[in-house]
Amino acid sequence: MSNELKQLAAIAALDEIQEGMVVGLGTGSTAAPFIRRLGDRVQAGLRIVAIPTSEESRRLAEEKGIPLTSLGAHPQIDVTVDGADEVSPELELIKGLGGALVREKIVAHASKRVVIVVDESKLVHKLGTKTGVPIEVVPFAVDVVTFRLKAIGGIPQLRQRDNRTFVTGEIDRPADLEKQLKGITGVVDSGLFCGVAELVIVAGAGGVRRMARKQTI
Ligand code: A5P
Repeated sequence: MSNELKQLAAIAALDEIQEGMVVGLGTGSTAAPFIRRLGDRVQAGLRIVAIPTSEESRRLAEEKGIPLTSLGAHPQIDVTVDGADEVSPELELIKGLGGALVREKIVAHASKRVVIVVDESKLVHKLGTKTGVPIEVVPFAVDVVTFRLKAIGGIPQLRQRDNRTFVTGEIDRPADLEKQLKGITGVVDSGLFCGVAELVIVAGAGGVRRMARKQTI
């Protein structure tokens, strides 16, 4: 995404932030401009506290003077703004190519509302189309997890990169796969984020548009 589009998405995401909120700060090159602009608002008088999803986002927030808090002090976050690597029409996500997936998932699941900022290139018809699903595995368990992943089928290949494992291939039922992966002892978590995003802000050549999750009764 061009820097200009990232700025547009960041500006649009600021509409989600209100005085007094506890805000989760995502990780990556789309979340970063949001953090900078949020910092500008804080310097202009907005009172919020924030929980970063990575050390990189923590440093940026500190540089911008955003007051930080912890999940201990605030186990419930009002809104988290984060990026994503792929977004399906149902607002299911692949995240974590930036390497912060476990912390991002903890923060997302502790949030009343999750807002995702992306450019149009991240929209896919089916998750797994462009990227693999990163999964974090306890190092001692890598071989066992590899064996189990192969055994559950439909997952054609694994590869190790930067100490992470990727499961590749198009995914028919992401929510089921997310549960299945989580059920393997040794898997810390996966980059599948299903039923989490409430709003996706998409920046593109035609401007900014919003995709909201359909409410289920
Ligand atoms: C970080 O671990 C990821 O989940 C990012 O949110 C994701 O990779 C998107 O990053 P960009 O906004 O830099 O594309």
